[in-house]
Amino acid sequence: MKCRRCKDKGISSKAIIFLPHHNLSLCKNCFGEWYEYRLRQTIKKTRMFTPGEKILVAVSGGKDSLALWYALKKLGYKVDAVHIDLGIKEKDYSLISREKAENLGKRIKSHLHIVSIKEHLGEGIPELHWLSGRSPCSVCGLVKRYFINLIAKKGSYSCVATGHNLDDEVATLFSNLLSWDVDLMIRQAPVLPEKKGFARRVKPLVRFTEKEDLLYCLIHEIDYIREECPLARGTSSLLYKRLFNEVEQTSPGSKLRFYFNFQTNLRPLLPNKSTARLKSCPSCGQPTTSDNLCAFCRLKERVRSVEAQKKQKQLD
Ligand code: Q46
Ligand code: ZN
Repeated sequence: MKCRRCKDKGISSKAIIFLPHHNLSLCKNCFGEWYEYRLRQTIKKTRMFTPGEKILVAVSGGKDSLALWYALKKLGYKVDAVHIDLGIKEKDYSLISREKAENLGKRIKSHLHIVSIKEHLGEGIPELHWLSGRSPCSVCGLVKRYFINLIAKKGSYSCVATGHNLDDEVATLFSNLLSWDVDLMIRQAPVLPEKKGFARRVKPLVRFTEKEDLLYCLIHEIDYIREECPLARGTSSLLYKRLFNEVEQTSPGSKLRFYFNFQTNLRPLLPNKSTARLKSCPSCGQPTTSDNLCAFCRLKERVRSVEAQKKQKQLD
């Protein structure tokens, strides 16, 4: 298979990938250029941010967020990153993830903020899951949102960019559709504008599949953590991704149509019932819909009281 872009320029080169949903075969160089062009276009068209704005990329150590950080830096955006060390010991998941993020930061000379959950809360995500009674991903999401927002505010970043790709967004949309969760569907957009106390949130990789992010990492020798998060085992999003991969195989372009037709045809018609007013948490000052402590401070209180009970038992 030959690269179609090179062929158009009268050059013959071997393609390394065929993208059925774009009916496009590309060589290594052309794929990198195509990815970066498409990324820049997505940012521009959806008005995610301008080249002068200060962007904070949330990096997990996985392929998507590292590809995003690398590509934005290469394209000349003003970009720093933040990594939340989740304290997941199984398979050294957090240790390896952190290393991958730190290594890329050094390589591309971009500043990386590191926040260790254990240092702040005394426990990692697996323990917080047991202590809070929330699912691992729910408590993880709460803690990540809290710290990422805090760093964005402190560092005066105008927006937070995450590495959610098309496969992630399609799986989430499908899950929200299965339960007809209109409130969550309304909030599912490539750009979520700034709200009192919350930085703007953007997803510049929404037009790329996992496979495309992976290939971008491979051709730029970006080293990322290969392991899936051990706490993701059995989550329904993995099942939905497998399902949509099958649909995509028989009908290329389905993922793009499913997500972007929702954005243009249905999302604007959904009633925005969210009347919840944001207040400031009396303890940490972060925005919350609660009249009392925010969910993060409540979690902190819970950890403190369980620790105190443990100590008391030891003394008794
Ligand atoms: S890291 Fe956290 Fe993910 Fe692991 S615990 Fe769930 S949310 S799966 S992006
Ligand atoms: Zn609080």
